[in-house]
Amino acid sequence: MTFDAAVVRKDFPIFETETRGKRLVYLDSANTSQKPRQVLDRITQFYETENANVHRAVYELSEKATAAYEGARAACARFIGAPAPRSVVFTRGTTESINLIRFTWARQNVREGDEILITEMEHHSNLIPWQLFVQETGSILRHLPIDDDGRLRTDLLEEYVTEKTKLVSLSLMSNVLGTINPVRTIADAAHAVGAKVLVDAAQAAPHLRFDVNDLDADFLAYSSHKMCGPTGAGVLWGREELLEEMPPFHGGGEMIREVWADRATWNEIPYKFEAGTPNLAQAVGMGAAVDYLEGLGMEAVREHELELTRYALERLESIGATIYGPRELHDRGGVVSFNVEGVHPHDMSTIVDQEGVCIRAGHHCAQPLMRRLGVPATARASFYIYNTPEDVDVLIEAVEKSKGWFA
Ligand code: C6P
Repeated sequence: MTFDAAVVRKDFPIFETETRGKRLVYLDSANTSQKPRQVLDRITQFYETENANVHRAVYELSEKATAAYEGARAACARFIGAPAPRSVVFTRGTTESINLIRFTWARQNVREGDEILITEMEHHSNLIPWQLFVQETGSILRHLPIDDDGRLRTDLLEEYVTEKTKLVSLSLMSNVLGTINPVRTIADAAHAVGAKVLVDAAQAAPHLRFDVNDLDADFLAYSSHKMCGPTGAGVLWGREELLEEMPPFHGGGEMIREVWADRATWNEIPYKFEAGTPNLAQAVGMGAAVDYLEGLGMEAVREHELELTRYALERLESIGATIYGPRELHDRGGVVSFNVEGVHPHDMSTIVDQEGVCIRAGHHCAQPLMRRLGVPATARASFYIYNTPEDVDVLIEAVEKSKGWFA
């Protein structure tokens, strides 16, 4: 079956609604994606026919709930080529997954004077946890620079990845520049000095087919809500031998094996990291989102987004917009940050909203990157499976209108 965004769009009930009395042109999927009926129905079905707590009871209904929850884990593992479902920990999302590593693996393995390397393009979720960590431990946070095209300076790896480096934590795809980073090259450099690699795949997972083995990652995080799934769910994948050695994150029910008044032993992975009643329906919904995306085919998703991005870049250039990030399509995903002279991105976002167009404006939770680009903010259009060239046309017309306002 060939990919047809107009058909895919019909799976999403939200596109039956209007905004500002206009056809909804949703270009903010990098922020959060819309949800298809297949995912919404799966969540309803869970609550209507399978709802019970998981892993704690032996009655049939609880067994059904557990099967649904663990089925979702298997889907999330398969989606990223994880060798086994037990290496997939359910979290609330990418931010929590990164913080899990901060409070467990990093506390156990990174000491005063050791270095953590991130990059100049990281989202605050992969920056603030490490700022806090180095303040607590006396370790050192370094930032691999980017070049003027928004690509990582891999030519500087020798200088930045040293015997002191214990962790390299970086995004597979930038939420601002769209850059797809050469994670494997960086992982090879990190592993050569014995450092571990944590991949923030929040932006990559919804759009790209990748495999944790090919990336040679040690940990990888992604969020359900950016890939057609519900909020409140996400994944931390880790190499089993690392997860086994790590201390627990939160304490509470389900993460224990045996408990005495003054001490406890821990459950096996991944349950050691899943204290308390998990976000069951959300995890099940995330599994349904994986099934949905796999049904479309991730290669087809990528092809479609390449076409839309090519068209958007062309049209934005034709109206004189400044575009940030690499110009080679194959080095970038469907996230286009831009500015138009004389129009503040916030004003632009407000004006295009009048035409039914949702774009994000601001620093995109990447303030150090904004400083590097020399701008306080950008406008950002981000594309997904339900967007069409017509959406790009409406955006361009609306941006032109905003230019008119300030002329
Ligand atoms: N970026 C954006 O509009 P959470 O919120 O935990 O699901 O994901 C955080 C996160 C981590 N890394 C990257 C690269 C991200 O883009 C995000 C979320 C959204 O760009 C919301 S700020």
